[in-house]
Amino acid sequence: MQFREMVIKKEVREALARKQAVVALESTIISHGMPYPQNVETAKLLEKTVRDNGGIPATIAIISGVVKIGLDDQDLEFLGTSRDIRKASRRDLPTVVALKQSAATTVSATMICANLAGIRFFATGGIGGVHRGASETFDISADLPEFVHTPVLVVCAGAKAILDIPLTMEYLETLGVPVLGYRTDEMPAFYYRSSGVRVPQRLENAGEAAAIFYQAQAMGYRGGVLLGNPVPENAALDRDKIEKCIDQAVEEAGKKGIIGQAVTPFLLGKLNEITAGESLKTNIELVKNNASVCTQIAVEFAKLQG
Ligand code: PSU
Ligand code: MN
Repeated sequence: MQFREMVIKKEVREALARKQAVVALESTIISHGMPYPQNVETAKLLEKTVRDNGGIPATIAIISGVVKIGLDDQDLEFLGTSRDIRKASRRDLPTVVALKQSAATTVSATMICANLAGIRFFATGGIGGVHRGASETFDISADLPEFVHTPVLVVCAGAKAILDIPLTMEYLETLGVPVLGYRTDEMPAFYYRSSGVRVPQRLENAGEAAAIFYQAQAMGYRGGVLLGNPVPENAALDRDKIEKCIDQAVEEAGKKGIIGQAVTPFLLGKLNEITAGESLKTNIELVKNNASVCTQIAVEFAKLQG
């Protein structure tokens, strides 16, 4: 059986054929992670950042049942403004495609689509993880087990601080996911730089990350690699202040009975409100930083393959 419902943008196809650096970008951040118009502006800024670092960007989403690898301005506008875009993670992909729906892809779904297209590198903001209170709610993102199945290197600014970072790291260890810190000894905490939870290995440059991913593939690992890249110092938020805001947002989500896929978008929106836009500014800076580091790794990987 062959998967036909996929359109790869021409420049992406050509870059892949030449084994050049291609970097996937997700769309949940556009449809469900940021308000309009900053969401569309950020999507464009990320594509530019990939280009500035010598790569070709491939933003991924599903438009009317077609997995699009590389979007145009009209797609971005649609994803940024329409209210009926689904949020698709692994479990939702077959449904969305078969029923010809439109959906933004989360980290897990973006990894799957990138892999279908032959893209090995993906920059996001924060990955999903084990939520606070997960022992009661069982809320663990499908992003985590995706790293067992799908050979994509993902650069993130850590697990969002709205999550339980120590439990997220335990879970990744159980799954056997190589987790690396980019110029840090700790898993970054999204809005600020250190979570207090150590990563198994600190890296100093993009070449090391490329070499580790290369070896994982050579050894027949079928899964992915996760690199934590801390938010730039000048964009980081004060830990105590943002933690208070997060507690407030989490409490409100609980009171409102928000569950499932709605939790992360609710918390991000609430934080933006409570911090009067500060959390959004930080979010934009950290994804941009991730796009830049991820492209540098993809460029180094292309040299190894050479
Ligand atoms: N990081 C952000 N904004 C987001 C997300 C991550 O800065 O919107 C999205 C990603 O797409 C991630 C998803 O895969 O949230 C996780 O959702 P959940 O917790 O429902 O698994
Ligand atoms: Mn969840």
